[in-house]
Amino acid sequence: MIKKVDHIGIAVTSLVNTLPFYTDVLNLPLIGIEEVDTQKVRVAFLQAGSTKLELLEPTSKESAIAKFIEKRGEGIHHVALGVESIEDRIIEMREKGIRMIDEQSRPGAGGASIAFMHPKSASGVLFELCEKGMKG
Ligand code: CMX
Repeated sequence: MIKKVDHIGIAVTSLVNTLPFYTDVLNLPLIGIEEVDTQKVRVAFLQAGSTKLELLEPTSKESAIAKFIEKRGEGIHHVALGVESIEDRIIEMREKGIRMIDEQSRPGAGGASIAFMHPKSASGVLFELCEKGMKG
């Protein structure tokens, strides 16, 4: 079912302040920066070998990322698992008793279709199912 770890999401207060660490210190190639209005975030994707890092900056106090940073501070926010046939995978998760935040997939960054599982169903980890993310 799971093809790979598509990306790891990291919550940051400021992309401008944070990006130089990733591009200049870690020398990771910047794939692109994009605003996802529906999630109230601005995201930067970096290539990290065969997977990617997604830096998430909130664009509103109502953003899930703003609430996360307020409660826990900056840091790792979610793990995105690359899948095929995401609607079938969502049905499969529900049949296995997993509480889905998204009962149907919705558009995410990079033209992907995404759906989150509730962290209460996954030992405290926020997992995202992700189909056809940015650059595969
Ligand atoms: N990882 C693990 N646990 C998390 C979490 C995270 N990222 N965010 C919240 N939680 C936990 C909280 O600690 C809390 O646990 P306790 O009840 O034990 O304290 C529980 O989940 C509920 O959290 P909350 O803060 O009370 O409720 P929220 O209203 O903040 O909702 C969540 C949390 C996960 C349902 C919500 O953040 C959500 O729907 N996330 C999915 C969407 C999202 O994260 N979008 C961001 C952009 C993603 C993208 O475009 O890539």
